[in-house]
Amino acid sequence: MPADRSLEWVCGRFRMSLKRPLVMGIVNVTPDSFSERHDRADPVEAIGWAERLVAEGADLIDIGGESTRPGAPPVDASLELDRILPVLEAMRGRGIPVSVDTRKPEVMRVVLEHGADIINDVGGLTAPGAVETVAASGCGVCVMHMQGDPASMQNAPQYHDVVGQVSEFLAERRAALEAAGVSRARIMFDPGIGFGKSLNHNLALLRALPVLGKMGPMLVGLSRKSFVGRLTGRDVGERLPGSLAAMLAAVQDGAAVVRVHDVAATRDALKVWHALTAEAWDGT
Ligand code: HH2
Repeated sequence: MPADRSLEWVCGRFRMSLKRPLVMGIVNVTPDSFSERHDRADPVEAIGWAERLVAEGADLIDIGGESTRPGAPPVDASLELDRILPVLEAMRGRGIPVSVDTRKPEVMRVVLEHGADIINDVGGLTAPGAVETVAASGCGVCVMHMQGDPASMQNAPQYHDVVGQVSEFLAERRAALEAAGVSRARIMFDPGIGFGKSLNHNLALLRALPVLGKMGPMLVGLSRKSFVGRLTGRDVGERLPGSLAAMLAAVQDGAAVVRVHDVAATRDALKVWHALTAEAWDGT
């Protein structure tokens, strides 16, 4: 079923039309992200990478200062901010929304003061104070589902009904955000591909996107993830074709935003998809 593409995502200074799928470019300012073959904890390098993603046509960028790969060690708030703030400052004036990927309310508060437009929380804004912090600003929010935490989430993920449980969690988070005064137009939902999920859990969630999307617009992050590696037998640097196939299936099933490392390739794939499904997108 097609998503409701008449919606807008209200985020900080921006109202993002969802009439076509949006491409969120990933800017990891971390030495240990699962997807990077080299250390990008240096903000100068990260700014260069962010500029490249904007030039390639990213609709928004997502800056992260703490890896959430399975087994990743936690990073303290001050180090996370040292990594994020220079990139946020440099990219704020580029005319596209800047999202910050963090689970820590103290990091959220500071980046919002520095002009972040979106808080993307892989913990679903469950940390004490997270909901209040985003409610006190006009930012957009992305609420993701994760089972467990990055240190242990892939040990033995268990669900009796993965689609039902993820839906329930997202609906409960939407209720908590709305009760705190965050309007529905500010909220994006994410099933959290690879976050405490087996291959079959990920596939079930992706197949259920038309159902999950009834709750609100969905962001999907599957770029280079291990489920693509499991299906193709490819290492992380060779997962672009598999990632593009999954991305196109997700937008066909209504994904409103795709979070990707490879912006230029994603935009090319979406242009071809658009030419074949013109009724879903006016080509802008
Ligand atoms: N995936 C990652 C990080 N943040 N946020 C959302 N909303 N959805 C996702 O699927 C998602 C996310 C993991 O990818 P990446 O940022 O490349 O890796 P790392 O966390 O190791 O830096």
